[in-house]
Amino acid sequence: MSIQDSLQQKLGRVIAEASNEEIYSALLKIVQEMAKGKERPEKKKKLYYISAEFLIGKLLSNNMINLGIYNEVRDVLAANGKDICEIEEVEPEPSLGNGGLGRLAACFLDSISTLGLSGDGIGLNYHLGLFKQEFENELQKETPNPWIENESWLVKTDVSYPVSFKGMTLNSRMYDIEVTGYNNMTNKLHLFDVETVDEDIVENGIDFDKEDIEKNLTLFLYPDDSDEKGRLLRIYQQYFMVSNGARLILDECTAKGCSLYDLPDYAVIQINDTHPTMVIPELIRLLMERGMEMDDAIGVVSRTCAYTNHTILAEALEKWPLGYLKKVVPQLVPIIEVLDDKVRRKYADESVAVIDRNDTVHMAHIDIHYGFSVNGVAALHTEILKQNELNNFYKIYPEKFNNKTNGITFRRWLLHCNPLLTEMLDFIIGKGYRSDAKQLERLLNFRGDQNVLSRLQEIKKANKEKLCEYLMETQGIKLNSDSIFDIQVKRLHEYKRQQMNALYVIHKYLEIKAGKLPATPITVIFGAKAAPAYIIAKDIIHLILCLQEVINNDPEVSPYLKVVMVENYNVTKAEKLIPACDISEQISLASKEASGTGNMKFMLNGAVTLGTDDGANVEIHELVGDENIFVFGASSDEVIEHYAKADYISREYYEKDADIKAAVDFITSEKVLAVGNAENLTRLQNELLKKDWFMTLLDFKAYAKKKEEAFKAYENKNEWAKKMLVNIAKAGYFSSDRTIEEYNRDIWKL
Ligand code: NBY
Repeated sequence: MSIQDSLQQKLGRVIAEASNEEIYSALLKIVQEMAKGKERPEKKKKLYYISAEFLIGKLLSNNMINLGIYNEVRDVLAANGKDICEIEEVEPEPSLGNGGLGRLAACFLDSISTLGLSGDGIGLNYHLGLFKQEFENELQKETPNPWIENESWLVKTDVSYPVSFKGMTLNSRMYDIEVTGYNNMTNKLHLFDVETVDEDIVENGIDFDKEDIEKNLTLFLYPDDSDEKGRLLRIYQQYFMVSNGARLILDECTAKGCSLYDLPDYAVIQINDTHPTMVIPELIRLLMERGMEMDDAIGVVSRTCAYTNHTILAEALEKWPLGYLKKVVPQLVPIIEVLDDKVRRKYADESVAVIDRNDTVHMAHIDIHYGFSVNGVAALHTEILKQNELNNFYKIYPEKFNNKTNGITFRRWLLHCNPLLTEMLDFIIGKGYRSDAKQLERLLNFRGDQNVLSRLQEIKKANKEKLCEYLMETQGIKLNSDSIFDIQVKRLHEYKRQQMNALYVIHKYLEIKAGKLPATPITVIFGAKAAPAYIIAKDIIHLILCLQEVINNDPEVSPYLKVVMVENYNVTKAEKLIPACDISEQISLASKEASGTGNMKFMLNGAVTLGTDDGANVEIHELVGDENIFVFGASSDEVIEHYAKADYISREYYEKDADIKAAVDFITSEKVLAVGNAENLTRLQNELLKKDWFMTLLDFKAYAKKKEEAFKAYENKNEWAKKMLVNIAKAGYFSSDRTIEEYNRDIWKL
């Protein structure tokens, strides 16, 4: 049946007369039926990707692209007076992740299905996801983001397990989301839930009773863990996720005839950061319950589990007081004690213990001792893990350590978000790059082709105009599509240094005030959510919103400089922002950003990176060469040395440089205080002057200088278009298909 016919049949009337909502739900059903027909035949061995986050984004268009019906649907709708973009607006975005880690898991699921591998995701079905961000009085306000509707991608299954906590047992329910690969079969994302969850316990913003576990377990992604109740709730969530996951895995394997001793031949479990670490003791416990000796169970589990590390920030490596585990999951405590005991008998080195002298359990240590693989997410990151952060482990297990540089799915981050660029690529290099990303390099042959260079500029301009319309509609901000779009979008964290970009904005504002005008106007766009309990991060948002007020309303400056903080930055907004970007801000303090994946998305869409030699920027730099990237700042070695010597004093930089002083002083100037709060602004200023743990002032001058260089280079439109071209052509390496092939080759062996 044609799309037109099946759509009409589902609607029960002609398309032209149906509402966008009706069309959305009809398409949802059509896609679900088509996906059903593509279910993968059971294979012996299967990957289970366990993750507390899957930031999947809206699914309708992506699924239609992967099923190969997007263009037909778009055209049928258009012929009936309907706009596919408006239908897309109807779908709520599930916010089941914070940022890069969750989005990576979603890109991986797409690539696993696309490559035809047998692999499912396991996670939690948070009803309200990550909070929705609103701005009120130049401050971030958090509200719930309900995304589950009567008709949704979630399919209720009959899988359910009783999960026991101290003094309480909760019955789970598994929901599935089909994950359709590009021109290939489907796998599943299994999301576990408890039926007793009650959204009505949420009041004023995102507050709720953190102790009412039956009602709150899967309410939010990562509740505020700044207090003990929040941290305990997180242990409840984590254990619930892994206990369900472990039973599902054992059930599926035994159904395939696996004797539990052969588990590693049937299953491989990828542990995404330390959040699912309890799957290790839980599996050991379940295997013992089914009659296996403890030592055998430990051996089996150790050959089944592999761990991915996403950070070197010490404060983000999870550690739980043993007392917390005793309160929530006492059944795991004796097992973890044995795991610790075995390590202590073998290694005298206290730093590799599972339970330290303060009775704190180090989750990453469990993963490293009792998993068979440990990987970092970019070359530099893996080196730092091996040589610094996890050096004591690397000395024990050199063979476990490996690198898997992150990647992104080109289906969402090119085909879906940038149809104009896709169309041009199809036309000049053929469609092969869609499943073999390396073929993008064919574009290099067109470096001297004036038509191609002009077309690239036209496409960028069109995408900028579209973004302008969108920001006008959603935030009432008028932007100039002929200005340079300089964009920094990512979670708000001091190490990512949005504050350094904000200081640059002040610097530029002061220059313009003094009569030094930029050759081309500049638009600086930010988008970021701050964790609700992260005070300084919220102060940085406050500063940016104040600058937006001050600068955009200053008639002397606003023709040359505009600042926008995009509200509620999420996957959908990223899809609109990234194709419109000229300069991609990747300015983390070297050594701190494990990889970054936004950097890859921007590059693929023809933005030029302004960044430090950090994370995957290093690999981008190597691929595109010095002429096609703007790199500045202290190297990771220098930064690591500053930390080792504790010799960085931010005030010295403030005192010896007039530009730095002027920019930092401006934070609490009359102009800013007129629109902002003294408390937030003073606190932020003091942080920069008295601590500045992530060395903003150290790199500020080098950053400002490089940014000027980038702006100057932009003036030569043709040379800039060549840089765009090289960035697009070299982005093939960052396809998550390549990453997943490497995971499979080195770790999963499916
Ligand atoms: O993972 C990010 C890294 O910062 C980034 O460099 C990398 O590209 C990406 C994918 O490998 N990490 C990240 O997004 N982490 C989190 O979102 C996160 C969430 C929760 C917690 C810690 C980190 N937590 O402790 O609750």
